[in-house]
Amino acid sequence: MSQESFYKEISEAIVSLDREKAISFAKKAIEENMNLLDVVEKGFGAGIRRIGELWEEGEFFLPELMLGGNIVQESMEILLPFLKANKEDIMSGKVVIATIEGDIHSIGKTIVATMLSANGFEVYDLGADVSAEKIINTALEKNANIIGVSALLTTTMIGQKKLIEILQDKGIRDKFKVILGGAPVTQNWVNECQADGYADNAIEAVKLIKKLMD
Ligand code: B12
Repeated sequence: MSQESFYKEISEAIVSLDREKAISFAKKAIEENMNLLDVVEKGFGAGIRRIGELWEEGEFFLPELMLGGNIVQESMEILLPFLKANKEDIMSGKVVIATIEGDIHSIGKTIVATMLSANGFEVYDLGADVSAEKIINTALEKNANIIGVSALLTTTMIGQKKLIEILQDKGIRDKFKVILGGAPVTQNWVNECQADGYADNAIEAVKLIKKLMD
């Protein structure tokens, strides 16, 4: 089977909410030593995004969206530790990352955190639904170089801007590079927030941080 058709099968298993198949594909990918980041992004990520579209089109309802999210989350728990094992091109630098307050979407943020950690960064992943204050206090405490803030909802994106405003008000904006992420984030939004950049996926996030650390 070609890689592309394997990714397609994974995506189809997610869309059919077939937990067992999804888990067995995750295990197969590890056993066969595949490129796990591609498996995550092109297989599981594609599947969950398709579920989001079907939900938007009214084909799926909230319980299906939630079940799909759980299946992907569970598959990620199997895959991500193996992604970590592939350390190469070690970088130094500390990153505090979280999904902003009011937003419980965690899958994409966790993938980014894992990829950064696999690239040698010291990563503090605070999880989802985290207040700007907590993110900033952790960044200060850990003496972080980078703060990464994820938001998947148009209603919670404003929290990304608020976090930067708090840094400005405290006079500590220059202490950190702040990068944004999540499906609704655009370059315009980055400009409006006066953030230092954004990335559409985990590979771009690693490249962006390496550039900012130079
Ligand atoms: C799965 C999912 C859920 C799951 C989340 C499970 C979990 N543990 O994360 C559940 C079921 C809980 C959920 C709930 C809701 N959801 Co939802 N959800 C999704 C869905 C289908 C996929 C998100 C996902 O995991 N994508 C896969 C990952 C791999 O991609 P990603 O998140 O974009 O992350 C990548 C990049 O963005 C980037 N990135 C992400 N974070 C960061 C951070 C940094 C620093 C950087 C640099 C990069 C980066 O790299 C990642 C890896 O490639 C999206 C649809 C979509 N297209 O996004 C809707 C979606 C985000 N949800 C939506 C909505 C409305 C909701 C609910 C409000 C529904 C409801 N009525 O209750 C609730 C919100 C609850 C809350 N308060 O947060 C809407 C948002 C609409 C909007 N414009 O605001 C979407 C767009 C669906 C839609 N098409 O309408 N959801």
